[in-house]
Order: sequence, then structure tokens, then C-alpha cells
Amino acid sequence: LSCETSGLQPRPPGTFEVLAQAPGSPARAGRLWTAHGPIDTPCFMPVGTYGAVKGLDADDLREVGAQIILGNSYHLGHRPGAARVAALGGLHRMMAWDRPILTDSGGFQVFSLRGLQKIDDAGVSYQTHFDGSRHRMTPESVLATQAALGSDICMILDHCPPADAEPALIRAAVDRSTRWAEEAARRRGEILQPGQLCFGIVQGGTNVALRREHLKALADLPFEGLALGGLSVGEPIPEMHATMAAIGPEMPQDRPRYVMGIGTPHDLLAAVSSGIDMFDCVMPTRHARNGQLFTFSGRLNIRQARFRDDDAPIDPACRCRCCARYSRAYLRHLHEQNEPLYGRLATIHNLYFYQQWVGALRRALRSGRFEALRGEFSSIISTVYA
Ligand code: PRF
Ligand code: ZN
Repeated sequence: LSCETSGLQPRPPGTFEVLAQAPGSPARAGRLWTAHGPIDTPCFMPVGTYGAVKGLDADDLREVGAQIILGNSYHLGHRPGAARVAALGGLHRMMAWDRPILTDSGGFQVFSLRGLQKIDDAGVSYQTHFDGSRHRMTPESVLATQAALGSDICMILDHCPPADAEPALIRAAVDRSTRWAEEAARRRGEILQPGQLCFGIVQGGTNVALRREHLKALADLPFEGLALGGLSVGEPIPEMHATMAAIGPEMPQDRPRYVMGIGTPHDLLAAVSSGIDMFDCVMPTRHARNGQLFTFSGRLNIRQARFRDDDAPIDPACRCRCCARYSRAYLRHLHEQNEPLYGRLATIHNLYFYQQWVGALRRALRSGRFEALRGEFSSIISTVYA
């Protein structure tokens, strides 16, 4: 375990402790306990869609400071299949990762399969992007998949409409998601294993009144945490931030708050400032593979010719393994040659950067310096990562 959590007396799964609250702000630092140990919040979850954060193994993930990773039950449920993962001892055992895992329900992925899905009140029928085979997801089936995978935190089935959807469709998605949430809450006891947590998901686009209404309905249900879905789906960034700022502080204080699928370093600061505790995003891993590398003085693109003879590390101030050993010139060369080692080293660096950023936010919150850090960094982070 990380130095922040080693030697702690374990607490029952689902226990959420608020360790520090920023004065005059909804921002807080906390700790969520799962069946595979604690997560310090604010926390960033690297994305391992198919049961791997591309190019990294469990030792690498520990080294960059990840306390929890995210898997996708849509992907894993089809490839290699939830029953097969279960027969192999579950996702933790298969990946040799003994820290917490959160899995998304699969609804979001299915709703992104344009034209290949048909939704009704009881669930969604779809054809996979793998082989076009026909399947069905219901509030119960997505929990059964996550039970088989052995996830520590299971997400319910929700309906996430596109950002540009008509208001009537966003309203229908909220009503349907409420019914699915009630169904999940009613059946989770018989489907999930003891110790598996279950989070509800609030939809409603950027309509604050609708968000509030959905939140009210979900806050009464027995979920260990609540998420904001339906953000970062193409709406303008200021609207996304305004929605988090309006709804974050109204989410139950005694449970973890999660915004799904964000974001840039600046989005993370905006979310934490709105009282959000957890995030996940493909940005650090996908950007790494595309040549976009994060540093505290801006993003650099390793493909640029100016790095051809540059013997400096990506970021001289960074203490990751990539920066300790390798030059920009070498990384650029590896990228040009499509060497798999490039993606691995770049991913280690970018994830280390994200973990450093949330770690700085946690430390600032715990030592009462959050507003100071915000003042110091928000201008830098927002200009560099707008
Ligand atoms: N719902 C679910 N997963 C998600 C989202 C959502 O709305 C998003 C939206 N950013 C990312 N992942 N279930
Ligand atoms: Zn580095």
C-alpha cells in the first residue's frame, strides 16, 4: 500500500471517512474502504478497459502510485467473458492486481454503439462491435457481470444520452435511469457478493434542475457512492464545470462522489473544487500513446523535430522511471519506430504526472492549503491545459 495508507486499521467495505474539509469550499480529502483496501481521495483511476492499462502491469501501476484502476464490464463481459474471468479467479487474480478495481456497467459503451442498440423500459438490446452478435443488458445483468468479475466498486446501468440530445430525450433518460437505479438497489443484495460496493449514476446533461431531481431520487437509494454521468460528452467545458459546481456540493456529503470520464488536469481541479472525490479518464494513457506528454510547465508533443537531439528527460523535475532514465530524443526515436517500449514509458510518465497532481491536491486539502494551491496553480493549469 502507499505510504498514505500503510499501517492503517482496515475498515469495513463502503466506509467513507472525510479526513479534511476545505474551509468555505465543498472540496475535501477522504478515504474510501473497499474489500481490497483503502483509496485516498481525491483519487484518479487509470483506465484498463480490457483488464490491462495498455502496456503496464500491476508493478508498473503500483510504481506510478495508482491506488485503484477502472475496468469495463462491456468489454470484459464479451472478451474474454465474465464467466471465464470468474473461472480464472476473478479480475484481480487474472491481472495480478490486488488493489481496488472499479468497473463501469457497460451502458455507456453500449449507448456509444450508434445504431446498434435498441432501448426499452427494462433494458437495452444491442449488437456488439466485436462480431455483431446480439445481447441484452438490464439493471440486473450488469450487476451479475460485475459480480463475476469480482469488482470492488460496481456501477449501475444508466442511460447517457449525447450532449446535443433534445431536452425531451434527456428527461426520458433521467426517468429511465431512475427506474433502473431502483431496480439495481432492490436486487443488488442477491446479485453482488458481500463486500462489493455499488454506486448510482446521476444523469440530466447540463440541466441543473433535472440533475437536482435525479440526484434527489438516487440519494434515497442504498448506494455506497454516487457518480455524475453524462458529463464530458461534448458539451462546452464551462457548462460541464458549472454543472459540477452546482450539483457536486448537493451530493450526499457522507458518501464518495465520482465524475465519470474526466478529464484534463484543469477539469480535475474544477471537480475537486466542487466537492468531487473520484475521476477516471483515458486522457493520460491515450495521450501518452499519441505523443502528448504532460508536465507542470505544459504539454509537449514528442513527435516534434526539436526533440531529435534533446538529451533531457520529458520533465527534469519528474521522478518517474521514464524521466529518471531516458531522454526525449530516445523516446521520440522509439515513437517514430513504433517500438512498444515507447507507449509503455510514455504511459508511465503521464500516469505518474496525474498521480502527482491528485496527490498534491490531497496534501493541500489535508494541510489546509487548498485555496493557496488553487490560487497558485489554477492560472497555470488552466492556461497550460485549457
Ligand atoms: N455513464 C456510465 N459510464 C460513463 C459515463 C456515463 O454517463 C461517462 C460520461 N462521461 C463516462 N463513462 N455508466
Ligand atoms: Zn516522468
